[in-house]
Amino acid sequence: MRKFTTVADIGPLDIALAEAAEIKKDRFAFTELGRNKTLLMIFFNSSLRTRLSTQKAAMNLGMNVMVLDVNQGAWKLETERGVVMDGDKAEHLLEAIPVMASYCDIIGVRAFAGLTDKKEDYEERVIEQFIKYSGKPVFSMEAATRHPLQSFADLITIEEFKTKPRPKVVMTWAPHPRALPQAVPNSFAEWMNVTDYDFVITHPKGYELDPKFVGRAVVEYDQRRAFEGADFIYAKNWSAYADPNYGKVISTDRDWTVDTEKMALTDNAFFMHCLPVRRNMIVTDDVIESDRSLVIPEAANREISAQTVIKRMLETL
Ligand code: AN0
Ligand code: CP
Repeated sequence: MRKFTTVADIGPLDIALAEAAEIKKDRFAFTELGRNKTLLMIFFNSSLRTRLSTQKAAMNLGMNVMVLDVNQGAWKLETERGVVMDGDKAEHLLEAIPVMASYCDIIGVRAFAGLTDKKEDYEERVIEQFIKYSGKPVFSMEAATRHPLQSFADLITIEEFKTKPRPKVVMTWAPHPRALPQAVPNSFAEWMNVTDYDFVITHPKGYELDPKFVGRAVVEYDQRRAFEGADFIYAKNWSAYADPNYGKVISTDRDWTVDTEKMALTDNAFFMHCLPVRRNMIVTDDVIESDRSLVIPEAANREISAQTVIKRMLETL
């Protein structure tokens, strides 16, 4: 695998899931594969899980790991070609990418959407430049429109906990005080649409996602109706996608917070969230602390999804 930014890059999900399960059984079975190979992780945005789980995954494979926080200690990077660089950005991505690539074998990139220019975000300008100019395998650690390592970990988690062959999975919007990207919900929908699960998306009017990601999902504007009979509740906030509100918070209605009363409408559903989560905005303390909450095993599976992807990249070097 030379790039990992979308569900299509992973190929058939049953094969990927089997490979992930094999890794989970013995995560140190492939420590020779990464010997003398270097992973460079580049962060344009903050991270707890992605940073630690991806580094751990690479170490499990015997790799050396370097981490660069672009906004802390590196030169600020210009990402657009043609700009007269008379502002605060001292270096251009077009030099920085080949330089960084010369020190490593595989590159992971986190670069969130700016949420001001929809076209720029949805063209994935930053990660696409890494793919084009680095000459190295590149994987997304959350780019502007997708977070595939998260979605892969979410899928692994659902497969581990489901008790029906075709569970009902409900992705629900929930309130948050600040504008967040659509990457996590887009990506989760993209992955769920490749499964044969019953997949429902619920959100207030105005929070419609790009139809390309919604795909075959049923969109239900009544959150309580959406929750009926659900096996998995996947909560996430996102900012508006539709114009003219692209990237804006248009509601913080706490009637959408996931609470015990709403969970009671489900078929004893598991609760999922990618984290970080704001308690009592997205989900109440009671629900996230309940024995149906999967947030910790879900986060733990980030090590497994990352290791599966990095292993495949090492195999093509
Ligand atoms: C980010 C987001 O919503 O995309 C990262 C989630 C994994 N969340 C925040 O910025 C709070
Ligand atoms: N879920 C996730 O990607 O978390 P971080 O932003 O902490 O990496």
